[in-house]
Amino acid sequence: MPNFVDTSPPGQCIFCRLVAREIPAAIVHEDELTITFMDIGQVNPGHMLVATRRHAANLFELTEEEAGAVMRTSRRMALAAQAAFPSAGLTLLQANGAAGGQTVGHFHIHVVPRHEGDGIELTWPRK
Ligand code: D5M
Repeated sequence: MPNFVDTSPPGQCIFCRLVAREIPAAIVHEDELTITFMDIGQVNPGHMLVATRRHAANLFELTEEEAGAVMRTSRRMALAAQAAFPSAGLTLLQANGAAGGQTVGHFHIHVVPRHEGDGIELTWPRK
């Protein structure tokens, strides 16, 4: 994975366009501050992304309210994933900046169901 972050401006980035329904996505949850959809490159079945509705480039641009909301939604989505995709464990991941392994410059948390010996190497930046 190259060290590159898509820094398209608010409204034009992939996830803003997804929020606006300008591009298709498998959306599983929406509320006032967050949106959750299936990751296009699933590392395991049930791999979701919890993003802010508003364009915040990364963790540093979140409001306190958004920070609370994305973690609340991530917990709810983790519980839903455990029910829908029974797994031995679950990993949350969140990357900031190219050096941190971020590729889409619109805040999101990965929710990844995990299984013993699934062989997934969640190294960042991802290979
Ligand atoms: O993760 C960015 C993630 O965003 C990566 O796992 C692929 C995913 N992605 C990119 N485009 C889409 C669309 N259109 N739908 C769903 N998922 C998408 P990062 O942590 O920034 O590397």
